Amino acid sequence: MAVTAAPPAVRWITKPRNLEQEAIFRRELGLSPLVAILLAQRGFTDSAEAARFLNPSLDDLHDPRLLPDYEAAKDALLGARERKEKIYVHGDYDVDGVTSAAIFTRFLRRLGCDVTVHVPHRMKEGYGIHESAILAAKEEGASLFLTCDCGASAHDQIAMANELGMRVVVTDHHEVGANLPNALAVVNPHRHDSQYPFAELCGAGVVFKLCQGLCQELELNVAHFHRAFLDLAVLGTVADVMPLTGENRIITAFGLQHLRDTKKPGLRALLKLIAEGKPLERLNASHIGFQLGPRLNAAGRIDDAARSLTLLMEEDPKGAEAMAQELDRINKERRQEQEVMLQEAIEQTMASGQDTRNVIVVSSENWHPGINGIVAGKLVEKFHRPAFVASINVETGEVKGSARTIPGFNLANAIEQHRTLLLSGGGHAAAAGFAVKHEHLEGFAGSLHDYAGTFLTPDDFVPTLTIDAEVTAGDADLRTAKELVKLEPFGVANCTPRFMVRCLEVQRIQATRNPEHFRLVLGSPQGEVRSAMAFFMQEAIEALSPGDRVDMIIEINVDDYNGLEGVKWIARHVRPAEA
Ligand SMILES: [Mn+2]
Repeated sequence: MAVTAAPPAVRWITKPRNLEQEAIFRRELGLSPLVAILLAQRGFTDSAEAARFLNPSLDDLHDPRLLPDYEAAKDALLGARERKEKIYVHGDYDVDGVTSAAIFTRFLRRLGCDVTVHVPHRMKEGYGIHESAILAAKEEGASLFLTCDCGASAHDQIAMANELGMRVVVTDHHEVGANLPNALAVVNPHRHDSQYPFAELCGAGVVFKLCQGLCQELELNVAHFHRAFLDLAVLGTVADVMPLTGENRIITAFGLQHLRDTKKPGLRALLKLIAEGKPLERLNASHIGFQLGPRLNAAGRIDDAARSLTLLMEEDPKGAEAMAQELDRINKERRQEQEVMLQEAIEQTMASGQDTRNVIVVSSENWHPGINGIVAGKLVEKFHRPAFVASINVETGEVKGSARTIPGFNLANAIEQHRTLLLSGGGHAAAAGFAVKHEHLEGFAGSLHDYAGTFLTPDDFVPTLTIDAEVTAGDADLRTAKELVKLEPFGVANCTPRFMVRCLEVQRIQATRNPEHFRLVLGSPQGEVRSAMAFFMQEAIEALSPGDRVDMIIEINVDDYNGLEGVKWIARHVRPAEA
């Protein structure tokens, strides 16, 4: 039986305005009031910088030579090319890891290098570099072991590669410890001594920049290089949930265009599949986040990431189509498995009363480790508490899990606090992985609850929705919708703008073909009539009746249905009108 919990109340928070800064932007950049409000809120304090944000240019990409150890990496790569030595590229099993590996492999082969490429198998090798990969590289006769999206903390593995007589170049974007691994070069913008102006590149971004540098070095056509590789760089950047600001914004803005027009048969096949036969007019970051990314990730989660890499490397359109279909099938399987796991996780949470504890810890022998992270994220959405979801391995007596969290609870700190209880663990503030002996799992859960109790307050368990500005229905029109396009691409750290409109009268509630989606017809106090789509808000919409007055949080889009341009609202939240 399906178990449902009442959705938690949501607090609406309107971001503060900066009237002075807005006035400067309006005056100096000739911006409309709404765009000026949004730029001021997004932290811009300088007109020149705001103008660069509104008009991303490839000329504003940073000098790759500023990357730490750029020179040493360049010398190692070009040296291997000159000496015709084999280069072993080692990536990772997620989208960033396979796109990084694909950029290196495609680019270095174009330069005439002899390249073998490997991405790890999640179940057999686990995260990062496994000994078996180093032995395989040696076996293949590689002289240069080149990592991407991993290696920053692989001290032992890199020492082993050195002992076997290979040279090692690490490229990565994960946090580094006090000591760097003993490689010829460690190209990582997170190094404490990094002079690089932007630290938030993903693994594929670092590889893209390093190759861009080689391109300049060899006096190759850099514009051509951009066209050929931004499609892969944008996939890694968006799928790895990087902030879409600074250099990532440039990579994303241009990468989305190049991805839509990509010539790579594998990507063409994937795009065709998600467009369901229709041509894709526009491609935005959410296409990567919700459609392309999950398909490229699915193989790494429950099968072998090498399948995704093969698709990215494929040159034959027929073969690419079959591979894309196969990834789609694996993704469907992943989704089905996830549905079952989620239902069980919700039942376990409720049955054990953890829906009111500080931290949720659930586990099962039947759960797939590659899907725990997604399920943890869904539990956080549902219960608004930190969630640890784990798979029990009965043979080893070990439990491996993933955690996701709410803003007030930092997972990296929580893992650090419990080092002695854990077999291993690590990650970021918002996402982490851990392993613990089965007999210690209950103690871990109890300790997490107590630990969280020392600083979390009831307020931390109330989800919030952030509103960029309050507008009238009159303001939220087609012209505004068109202006907001200037701020795209939206994603992490540059979110889709959300607005509050007060006191709308519900005139009609229309069902759609999908029972989870509704169309609302709304009237404003000034007499405008607008329609809004409400996706996955069944419960809230079914509680409404015509004649009700509501406040609503909306997104404002351009709708060009059948060539007729209009404004389209997307409802994000609704509550009875205040006053
Ligand atoms: Mn990454």
